[in-house]
Amino acid sequence: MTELRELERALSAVEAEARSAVEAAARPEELEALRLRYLGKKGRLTALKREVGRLPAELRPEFGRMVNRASAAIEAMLASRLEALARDETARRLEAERLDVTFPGRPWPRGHLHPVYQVWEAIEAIFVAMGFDVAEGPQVEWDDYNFVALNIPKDHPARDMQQSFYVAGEMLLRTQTSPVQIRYMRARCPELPIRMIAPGRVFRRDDDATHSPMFHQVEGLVVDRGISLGDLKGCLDLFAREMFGAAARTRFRPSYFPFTEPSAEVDVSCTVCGGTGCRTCGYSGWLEILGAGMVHPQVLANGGYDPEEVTGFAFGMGIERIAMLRYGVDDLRLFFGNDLRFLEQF
Ligand code: 2U9
Repeated sequence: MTELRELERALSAVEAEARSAVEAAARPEELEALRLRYLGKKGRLTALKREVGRLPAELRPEFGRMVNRASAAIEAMLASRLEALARDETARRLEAERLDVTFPGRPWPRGHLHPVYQVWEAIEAIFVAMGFDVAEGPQVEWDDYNFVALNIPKDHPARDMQQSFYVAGEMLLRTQTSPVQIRYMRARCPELPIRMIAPGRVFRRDDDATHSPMFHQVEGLVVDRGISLGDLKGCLDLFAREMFGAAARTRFRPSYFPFTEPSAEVDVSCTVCGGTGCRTCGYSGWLEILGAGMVHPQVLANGGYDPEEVTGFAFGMGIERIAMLRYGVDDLRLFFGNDLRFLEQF
């Protein structure tokens, strides 16, 4: 009987020791180690179980029950500690990853169109409202389309006005959007009327406060039977009023372009002083914003049309120049400096 009491005490001691070890365990791996230490093949409780041999046969069943109870108790404490650890871990992660769905979002920085493209769209909208189609074309062009078809053959002095970037042999970065009009006419001839604008990037070997090696143009072309200089004036008058306000007036001065005859420089009454004279217009009352003219018969023929049957007018303007007037910017290079302090003002 004393043997049994001794073993019972030993069992209680192991169970108590296991309890404090399990309570102290902080991670599931530690619990697994404790399971081996107490219940494994070489574990403390397993070792005690073998002591059964020391007992007389009639006491063995009772000892068996004691061992099973102790074993179940240790199993239970391991399981409940494991569950507690899992609960703590979940709580910790919930706290760490707490998401407050009522918290206001971080605003995304919102950009806007570059001022040059705002003006591009404004010009486009005015001509689209007048029934013009919008066409674009390649920025790398054939010499033939950029110059020859526009009445500027090789060695023509007009090529000097447009120092160009040649890419290879007969290809260059277009110096004007006019080749788009040639492509457009050739694709549609003999369709009438032609009424289109060609906005886009162009490239010239120029670089100062009013010239950039890359800038943007909008050119326009109208071809039909009976188109006159009066149609050109009416069209550009309306454009000027839409673009610069109802008080804007236009003035045509004779000029020369190889692709138009007659040709004109078109001025708009100064948008700053209204025509009385100020610094912006150099005290002349006028701002030069466009070139225009009646399409040269040879250029109509190059587009596939019979100059005996149809006439046309054309015009061209630099988008940056209009943007400078619209926003009062005095250096064209600011548009291409990518300085947000400048760009955010528009
Ligand atoms: C075809 C026939 C005629 C387009 C034209 C101008 C006059 C003109 C300049 C304005 C400022 C270019 O950006 S700028 O340097 N443009 O003065 N452009 S008439 O005439 C054409 C085009 C295509 C088939």
